[in-house]
Amino acid sequence: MNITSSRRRSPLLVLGVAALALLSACGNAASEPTTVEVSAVDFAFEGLPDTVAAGSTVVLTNDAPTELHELVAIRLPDDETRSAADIVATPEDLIALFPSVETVLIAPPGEDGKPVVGNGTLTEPGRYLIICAIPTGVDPSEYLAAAAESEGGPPDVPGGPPHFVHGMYAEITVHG
Ligand SMILES: [Cu+2]
Repeated sequence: MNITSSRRRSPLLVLGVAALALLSACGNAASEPTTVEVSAVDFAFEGLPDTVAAGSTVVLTNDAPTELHELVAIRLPDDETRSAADIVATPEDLIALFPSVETVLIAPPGEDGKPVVGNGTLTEPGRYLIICAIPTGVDPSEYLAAAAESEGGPPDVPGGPPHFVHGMYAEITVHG
């Protein structure tokens, strides 16, 4: 009787240990910095997780056919509680956040992105706003040339509204 019952219990015990091991592995994975592969499309970021560990590095690929895209990561102030949608709807608030830009990756259509500010790494824990502010329909090579000359300022190139107006924004939380 005892042998039978211990045989019955044992698979459950094994499962329990396996589940604990899995939980602990997940816990470790979540706290380790990773490489986050993000794909830019017209007009959204794909593959962006809700949370990443501090020190994780974002890499960008542009999977759109013609539009230039960028990924601008802005560390939001700790007391900022509004949603990404609410912040991008208020241009003057968005401009006020520019000094908090942590990294900018820019990618021509069909190509991998290059960092132009920072190196893609999100070091400080907190909430980050992710936007693409490239003017709609801009000529990719014309914009990149103008950006190289403007040394950090917004390049003066004719184009339509910035991509975040079409919904190209997101947010991500970086945890320590
Ligand atoms: Cu874009």
